[in-house]
Amino acid sequence: MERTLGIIKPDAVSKGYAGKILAIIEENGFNIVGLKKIRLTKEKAEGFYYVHKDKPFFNSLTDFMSEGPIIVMVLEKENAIADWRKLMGATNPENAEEGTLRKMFAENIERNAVHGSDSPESAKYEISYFFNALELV
Ligand code: RTP
Ligand code: MG
Repeated sequence: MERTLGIIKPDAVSKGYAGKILAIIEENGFNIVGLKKIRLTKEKAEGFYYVHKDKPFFNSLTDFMSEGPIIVMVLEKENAIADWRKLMGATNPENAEEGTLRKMFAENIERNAVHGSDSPESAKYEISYFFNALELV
């Protein structure tokens, strides 16, 4: 079993898509082992996305991620990291395949509805960024 960190981003939460996204997550065989709704500060968003600190979109991305509530969750299944990224679809929804969450719910390349860890190392960092062991069942 593998775990990954998923986020329902502020665009999707504010538009009321969280319930639909959670249902799709369960239908696709993920066990939601941790979940909470929080609001990031700008600083907390910058810490989360520090790997992108030198990218041109860093300031805009961290403004977006702190503009309203998000839902952070730990998803567990075999091959969770790759399978969750597959279910999310391409970063830019214009390139996302039919049936993916970004195809269904994203607005554009930045306001793209969901996040997922991209490696075992980033999953470990990102899960511990939001959850302690007692919060995971
Ligand atoms: P994520 O980390 O959120 O799961 O998304 P990802 O791996 O598909 O994409 P990544 O390259 O890690 O970028 C992180 C987030 O930054 C925003 N972004 N904006 N304006 C742009 O060109 C641009 N590129 C990326 C998106 O919100 C992306 O998910
Ligand atoms: Mg990424």
